[in-house]
Amino acid sequence: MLKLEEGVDILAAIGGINTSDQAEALFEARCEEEEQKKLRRISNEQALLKIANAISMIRPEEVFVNTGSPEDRERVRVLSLATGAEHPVAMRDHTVHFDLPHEQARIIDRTYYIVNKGMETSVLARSLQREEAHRYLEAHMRGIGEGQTLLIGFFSRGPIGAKAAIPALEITTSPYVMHSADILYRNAYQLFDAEVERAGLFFTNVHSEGSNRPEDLPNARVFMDRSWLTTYSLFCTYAGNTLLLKKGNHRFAVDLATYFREGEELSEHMFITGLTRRNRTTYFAGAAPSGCGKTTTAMTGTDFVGDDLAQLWIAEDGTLRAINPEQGIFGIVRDVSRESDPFLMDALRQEGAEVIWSNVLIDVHGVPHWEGHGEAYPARGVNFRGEWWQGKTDEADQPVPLSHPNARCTLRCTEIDNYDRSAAEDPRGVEVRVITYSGRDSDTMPPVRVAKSPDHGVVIGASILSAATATEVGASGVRRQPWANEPFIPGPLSDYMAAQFSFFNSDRLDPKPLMAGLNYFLTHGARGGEGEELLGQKCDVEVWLGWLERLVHGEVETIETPIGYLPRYEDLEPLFSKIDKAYPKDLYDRQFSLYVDNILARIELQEAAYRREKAVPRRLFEIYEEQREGLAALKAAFGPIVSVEQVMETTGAR
Ligand code: SPV
Ligand code: MN
Repeated sequence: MLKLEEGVDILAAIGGINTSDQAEALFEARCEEEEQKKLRRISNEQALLKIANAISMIRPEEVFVNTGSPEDRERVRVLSLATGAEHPVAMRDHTVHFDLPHEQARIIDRTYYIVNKGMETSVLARSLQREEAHRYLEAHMRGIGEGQTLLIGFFSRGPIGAKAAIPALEITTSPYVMHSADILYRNAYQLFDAEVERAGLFFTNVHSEGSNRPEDLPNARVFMDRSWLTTYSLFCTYAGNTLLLKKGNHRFAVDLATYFREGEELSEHMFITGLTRRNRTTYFAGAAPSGCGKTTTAMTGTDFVGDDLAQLWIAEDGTLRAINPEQGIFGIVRDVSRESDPFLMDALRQEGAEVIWSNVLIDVHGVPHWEGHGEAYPARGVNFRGEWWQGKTDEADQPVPLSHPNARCTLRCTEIDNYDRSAAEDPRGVEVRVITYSGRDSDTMPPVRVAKSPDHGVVIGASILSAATATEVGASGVRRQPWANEPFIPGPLSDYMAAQFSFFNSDRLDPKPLMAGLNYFLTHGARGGEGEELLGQKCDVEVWLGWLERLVHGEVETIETPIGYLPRYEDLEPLFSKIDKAYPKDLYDRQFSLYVDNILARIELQEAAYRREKAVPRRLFEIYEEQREGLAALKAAFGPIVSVEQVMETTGAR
């Protein structure tokens, strides 16, 4: 069980400010009159103490409070260009930021939870004893911001007033980080006190890149103090390591949902999007590991709400509600093209949006380029490794890519044409009817399957498996990615799983959502053909979501299998025809036949891994057993590859 406010509050210990009077005196000594005035409008004592202690620890030359006013926002942008954190590109209000060549993604090897003695953490995460973290920050973070401006921002993770929204402070020496925060989160300076009062707590994030030299990168750290809801980040700039309003605070939100709001709330690594068909809008929330098509899936919706995070809760009337804690996207640009992501492309290629590009190539005309954009590639330009030309190789004689595979774009959702702004800003959230789980699974699960019960749905989430992506430094191979949230679950996975079972089985939850597994990554090679080429295309996502939408409204039948309900060919074919695509029956057969041995091996792998962990709910093993028995019976009757027609001989359609 997690306890809050346990152990030494490192920020207060290093900063040495313990009373409002001391904080006030520090503001007078260290801040210009204008900034003092802005701080005086905040009355929450705890927030003021956090800010004072951060100033005291970081020792900047100047302090700037970003109230979210147009002038303050402009000042952040100007500072970003003046310090070189960002550079102008050819389009108005577009800039580019480069992270160091070896910091192009989350530095999971230098990311730790600060723990107290006896505190249990996920076996998959790194943790550091409180005293050690304290010593490290004392040695490296005290005085880290000398000569720099420290920026202070007040944000809300979610629409102001929403049940699951949580206010947060962002304190950073990087104008790029503050600029990104201003795009991705709602500036809540005006309402901060009231929001802290309502939510009963707030998160604090403290960051400094120091002088941002490659030689400091081994000393870079991301620390999350679960007890004091405070993050520390130093010697790095990549937003995933520094803008801890995002994944740092998401981790705290997972803790709060798991340990203090069990059965009531969830905090997930999910997109939220709606599909409007025949005058009705159906909302989906879907989990996928980083770099596995979450943004693309979200953009497929006609009523896009969010692409990365979701706070879910059960409303008074029993409906499942969701808000996006963010209001913008920090999206991977690789393979974003006019064909696959038209809405996003419009925002990126037409004047009007404010965009921060990161780690893309800037050509000689100042235009950003990235791999897979579907346009002509320039012959040369500048990217995260400096000067670049076609055919450039690195020290190891390897080709240097035009852009980093984790190159990103940061922009507000309001710039994207299918953004459902009124729904996204509604503090009541949207009503979610479908939950999806997906990963990069090249050879086992069909493109879509629907859980037979909430328990089966929880097991689909628990069983996500995915190939590594470029979103983590040094990641490789295929690994388990429970709920696609595993990198952000601080406590034991078994606690998180128990919370999932209680949430989705809650008597209060009515209607229960459909829970589905999605997989876009089956290859020809795994289905009787040749090679790594995918069986499906990005545009097929619309069909899978479209079919789920029809199923929620009871308009299609399904085929029952041990791993869930599958779609019938005759329901999919017209949906493909709507997107002008032929859907031959033999493609359906390759996608939906059960490759029993693969599935059994998958179950075995998951089971063995979960058996190594303590206190995993028994229900998980029971579901695996039930699935295994069903699959064994099918295999005995039909052999290792079972067609949908063969399954129907045993169970029939429903
Ligand atoms: C992800 O990698 O899942 C992201 C970007 O959404 S970040 O977590 O901020 O690195
Ligand atoms: Mn993410």
